[in-house]
Amino acid sequence: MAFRDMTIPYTDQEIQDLRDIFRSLPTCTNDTILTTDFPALVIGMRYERTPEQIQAYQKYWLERNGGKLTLADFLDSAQSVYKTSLYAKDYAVKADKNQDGVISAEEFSSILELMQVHDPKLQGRSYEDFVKEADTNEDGEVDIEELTKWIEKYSTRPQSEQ
Ligand SMILES: [Ca+2]
Ligand SMILES: [Ca+2]
Repeated sequence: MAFRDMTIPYTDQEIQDLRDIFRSLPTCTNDTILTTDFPALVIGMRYERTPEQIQAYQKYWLERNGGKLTLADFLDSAQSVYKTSLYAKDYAVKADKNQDGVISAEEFSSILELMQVHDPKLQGRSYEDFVKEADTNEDGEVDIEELTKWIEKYSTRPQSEQ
């Protein structure tokens, strides 16, 4: 099965297919799966990702949603992959776990893990480095907008396009 060009939005038919794949997964109950089924979804998305990248996404969902992923969240994410800015915003909003609008050192450490998958150069980056780089209005904090821009900068396109 050929990989898909992820810079193009999914069509209605493809979304319907993804919904069917999701609902056919072994752990699917009430349109919710356990993240153990997540790798099968990435294959269903025809998203060219390395096993390490899939593992990092799986860990991302595991930590954020207690090991569960709903169909609605999955489809939202799948549909936002094509547009880096949407994708970045999506992750930035979710990275702010306590929803105070600001990214703390602790919140940064989990987003960093995922971002390293996109850009290994980020390895070893400290929270202080991150604030220095991302805090464009220089108020000493990184807000959602600033994080979104920062993610956009480091996100990569599908590997086949590099
Ligand atoms: Ca926060
Ligand atoms: Ca700021």
